[in-house]
Amino acid sequence: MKHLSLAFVLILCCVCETCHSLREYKKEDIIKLREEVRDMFQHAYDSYLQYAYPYDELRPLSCDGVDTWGSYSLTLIDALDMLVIMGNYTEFNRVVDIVLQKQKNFDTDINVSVFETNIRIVGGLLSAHLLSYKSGMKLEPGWPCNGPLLRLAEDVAQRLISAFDTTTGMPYGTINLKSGVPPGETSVTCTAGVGTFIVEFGTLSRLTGDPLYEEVAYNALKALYHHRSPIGLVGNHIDVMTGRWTAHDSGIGGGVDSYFEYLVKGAILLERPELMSMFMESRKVIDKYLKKDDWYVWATMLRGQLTLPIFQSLESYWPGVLSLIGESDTAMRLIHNYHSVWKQYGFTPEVYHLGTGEASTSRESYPLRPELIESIMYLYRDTRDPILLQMGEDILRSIQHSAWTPCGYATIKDVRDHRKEDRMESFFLAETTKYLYLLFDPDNFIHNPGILGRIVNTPNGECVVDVGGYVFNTEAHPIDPSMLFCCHEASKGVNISEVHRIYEILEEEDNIHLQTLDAENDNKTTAKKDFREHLMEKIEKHESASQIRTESTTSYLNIDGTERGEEDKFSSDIKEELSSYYNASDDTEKEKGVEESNKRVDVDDLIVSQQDFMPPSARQVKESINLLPKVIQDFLNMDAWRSKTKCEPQRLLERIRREKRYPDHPDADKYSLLLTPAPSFLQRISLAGEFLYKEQLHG
Ligand code: DMJ
Repeated sequence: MKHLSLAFVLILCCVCETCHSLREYKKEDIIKLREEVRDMFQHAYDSYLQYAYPYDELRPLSCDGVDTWGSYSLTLIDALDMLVIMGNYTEFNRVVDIVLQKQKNFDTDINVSVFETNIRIVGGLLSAHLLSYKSGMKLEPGWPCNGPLLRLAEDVAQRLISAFDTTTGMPYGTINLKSGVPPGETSVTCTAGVGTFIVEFGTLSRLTGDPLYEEVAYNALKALYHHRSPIGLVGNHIDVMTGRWTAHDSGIGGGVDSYFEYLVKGAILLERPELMSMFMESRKVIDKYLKKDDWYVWATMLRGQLTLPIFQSLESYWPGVLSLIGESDTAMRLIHNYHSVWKQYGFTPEVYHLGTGEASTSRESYPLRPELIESIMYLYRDTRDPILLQMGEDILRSIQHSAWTPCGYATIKDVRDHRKEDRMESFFLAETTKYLYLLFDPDNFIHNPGILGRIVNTPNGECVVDVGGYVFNTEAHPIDPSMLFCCHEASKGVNISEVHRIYEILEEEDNIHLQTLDAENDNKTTAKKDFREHLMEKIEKHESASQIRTESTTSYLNIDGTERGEEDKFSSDIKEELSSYYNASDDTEKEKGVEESNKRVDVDDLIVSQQDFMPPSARQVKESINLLPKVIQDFLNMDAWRSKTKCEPQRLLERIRREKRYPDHPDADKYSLLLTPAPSFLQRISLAGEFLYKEQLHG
């Protein structure tokens, strides 16, 4: 870790040097840069249409196209809203027509990532739908609560919903757009793959009036929060059928990142203070265990012990999130550090070792990612510090210099020698160029600080929209929060108290195993303590040996660049040990003459309890499970569950409401959480929509 301090000193030197050579940016300089970004977008966009459409992505070296994430012309859908942001309405109207002609629905027999399809396709379509009034396009009666792009977004989302039909309510990572969860699909999903839906699904629910989407996404977020470790950290991968963590590495980057981002953005967009509270609590422990000298490292989720002192390019979104909650000072210190890595190589590598101060030799690429420029854009909007313009220009220069090709812009294969790779991810057009453009376009409508607005006629009367405070989803698709008040509001769910009691027993069942091991006044305390210590030691050993899984351009990889291997045998070993210990040591039951077969309890997971309680005996649990409705018994029996054929969204919603698996957060009514020291443009977004009157706009 001592290198960290050295790195910090070096960075300070760099920062000071940058201060001295800081150039002055006049209005015309900034506009010139904006126009350069427009040309950059245009070159990549034209090349995509010319060489790659209708494939998902452009291959900028071969000058052709390839399907990557789903055969749904991904780059075009991801790029739609950028056309509106740059004011290219003619092209927006033209290509929206093409998309609507070609893509009547998403009924295709293809397996897709639930996460990527949501952030890029659902997010892209929703944003295009909400911005379409700007282009002069003919709007359907009932817009923004109605419209073809909204219907298309809902069509995709409906197909993704069956991924959430799991015992925990957390989604599978992959889905077949036609038939649902593919047979034999792994039930292990990364944290971001569970917690990155509330922005898109909340928007869908508020616009369409169907509460399904928001409730399902909210339930998944609560599930993650509920399963956090006793010290409050979350891991990298979780089994969505058992709630057991399968990768215990805790960090803010790959595999986890947008979970935290969506707690903040979901809170702001949907005015849900409890999400902000969940973020604030997570943030406290992140700073306690993972923050070292204005860098963030990786640590074990159970004890917070450092595993890897690395910086990932993906982590650069974090200063942007901090600026959203009014902490731009801290964010500026981080951005200086991250930018120093950019300056060292001309790009940020996927993984950078803080100890050696070098790019990882197996994760050394830069796939045109947006995160650094994203944070720079947010911070410039808040601070107007010209050093951020300089950083933005550095990024623009590097991309122009080393990533440009005659047919687009290419991934940098190795930041050390700037070799190129034949790939241009759709987020280059959706995000990287957008944040660059918005940095250099301070007067863009997206930055409206609430001084202008429009009145649109909706089925519910006149509604004030476009008053600023746009919330970007994690793929940089802006959502106008005021529009969410123009349609129906999602209902809040029902409480069926009779069934509730039974579900409390289920909750306890989740907790029983480690609780039993922890029980203080047990006469076998010492033996249990020994066993517990043995177990903890084993888990810790495993954790320090285990590797962090992180996002690559195609999937999730181990930190050394190797593909994700077979499901870990470790967890089943632990499960086995716990099972035999638990079943072998229940002498009291034996004395009472309880049948051996009746007493056996399987240890299904390693969920650690969040509160104290007296665990029920093995027999009680068994009996209480038999009392449960058949549908819940099915949940506890994986095979029966897996043989279920089709997910019924309505049933799923009713089940989530009935089960109430995860307790409601007590801060749900603390609206003040949404008003705390965020920058002014955000402070007022909680006043948008229903609270804003015409007089305020004119007065
Ligand atoms: C994008 O798809 C999104 O920003 C996501 O949250 C993280 N990965 C890429 C960009 O790096």
